Amino acid sequence: MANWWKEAVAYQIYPRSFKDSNGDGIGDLNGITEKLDYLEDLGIDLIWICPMYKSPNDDNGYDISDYQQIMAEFGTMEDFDRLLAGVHERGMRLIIDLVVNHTSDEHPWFLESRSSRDNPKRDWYIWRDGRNGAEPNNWEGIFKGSAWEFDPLTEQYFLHLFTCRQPDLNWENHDMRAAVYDMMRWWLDKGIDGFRIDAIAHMKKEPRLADVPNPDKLRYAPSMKSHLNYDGLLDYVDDMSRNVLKHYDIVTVGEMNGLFADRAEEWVGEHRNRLSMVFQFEHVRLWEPEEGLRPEPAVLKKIFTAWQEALEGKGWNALYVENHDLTRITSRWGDTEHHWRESATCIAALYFLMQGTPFIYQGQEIGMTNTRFGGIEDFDDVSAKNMWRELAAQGRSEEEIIAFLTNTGRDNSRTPMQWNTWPNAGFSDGEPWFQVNANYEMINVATQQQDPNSVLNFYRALIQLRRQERTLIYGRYALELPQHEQIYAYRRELAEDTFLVLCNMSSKAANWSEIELSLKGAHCVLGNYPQVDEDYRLHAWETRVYRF
Ligand code: TEU
Ligand code: CA
Repeated sequence: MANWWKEAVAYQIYPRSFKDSNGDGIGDLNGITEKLDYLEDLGIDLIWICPMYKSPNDDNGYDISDYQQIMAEFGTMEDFDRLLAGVHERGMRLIIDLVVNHTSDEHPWFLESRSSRDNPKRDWYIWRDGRNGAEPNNWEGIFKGSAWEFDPLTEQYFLHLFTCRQPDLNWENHDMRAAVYDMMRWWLDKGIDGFRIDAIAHMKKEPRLADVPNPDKLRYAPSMKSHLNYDGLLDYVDDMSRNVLKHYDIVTVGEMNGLFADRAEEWVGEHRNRLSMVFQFEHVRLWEPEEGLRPEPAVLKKIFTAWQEALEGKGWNALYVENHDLTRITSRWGDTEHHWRESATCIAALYFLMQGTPFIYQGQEIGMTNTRFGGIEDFDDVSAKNMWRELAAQGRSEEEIIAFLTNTGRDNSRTPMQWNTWPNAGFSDGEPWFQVNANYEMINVATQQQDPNSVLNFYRALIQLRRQERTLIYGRYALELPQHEQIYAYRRELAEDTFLVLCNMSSKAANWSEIELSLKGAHCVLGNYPQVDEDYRLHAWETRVYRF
């Protein structure tokens, strides 16, 4: 079934790091509005902005203290309305982050909830008695340490899967749900075009909150089993859909760690009235703690193909390789040392032309890379700091910890957007809240706009191509050269029309034979090398798109 959001190309903005409009060093809503022409010109149809709500910023806005106010550092509600109007005037759409697994500990709901054991909102969060003077169970939080925090006022513990300043909402409580639904309707009635639903995978908790198995006798044990895609979670989604989502023509994308292709249809099946798409995690966490490493093409083929096939004719994929929680893709999968431009563009073609709605994370379109950290003072992310503490306690050296966080840390993708060669990469006239990547004079928007062979212009070409060709939007995906160790190849087919996408995912040349995959009757419509030298041979990180 055709849908506007299936035809869209989406762009994710991390407001703090996108564009500072008033010189205080912090990106803001007016900064985004300033750059709408840039996004329109790039060919973007749909913008997702990360949380811009009132927040004490314990987790950069993912700890919300008022869902209906704008963070002062980012501007005002009038600025938001202007941004939304600017997006709509350009024929684009805007979705916002719905963070309702938890709130900030400064949210009035939590202030009430913690005020006494018999407060009417007590049950809006998850409170339990301690056990022998310690936490109610042995769960470790996602950001390390216990998932529980003691509150001396009422002498009980509250659950927090993320930081101790992000108490989890209790989705079993229907009054709480109703309040969340009111808030969602308020935004939808304002005219936003949908939500990216944060940490939706964690909303349902194992009802008994029992200890998790702990064979290694850790103080706190990994607790995902008890709250990641836990049985019954879809009942919450159905309730949210029935009460809010299905009454609007919107797009929804659930952040769904813990979902695998075999059950994807239950979440995004066309007739299920649940979510439009999910961000699955299989290809980005392949699977901790080596998540910073480059995967073999065989692994990627298996994962992507499973998702493509599972949803063919039944549902729709969200396609992405970067976001604000991940390292930069060219650093992670590519070769920034010898083939920065080629690997950035090759990876772009690889994921972008599959069946689904492609998302581009700010800076990905210019091939931004991971940054360099000297010491703990260079990190901002609360999860990196917690991880530092944890690894130090395990006796790991400072060098080892820095190496680990350099390969995995979320701060890599949160350095300011690199606009031009001016001081601070043109991000801000003031002192940026977070250090700009030292390579900005080489990697930036202005320079790449002048260069027809830039990563930016390759993204632009990809977007144009997808926009013109229905086959690249709705066509069926089929894997080619399944056994090839370097080349990822796939076809897209709609009726008589066929495209072939070839990506050499390695820093060495790669060959294949005409018998394995023939190019007869094909012509190259896009590539990342100046010309096609030899038909059955790809240079390092070469990509070509053929049409038959
Ligand atoms: O991330 C949540 C998130 O990444 C988990 O869903 C995931 O299962 C976990 O990290 C696996 O290790 C979102 C936001 O994207 C992130 O920036 C926030 O810090 C987090 O929620 C808390 O709101
Ligand atoms: Ca600012």
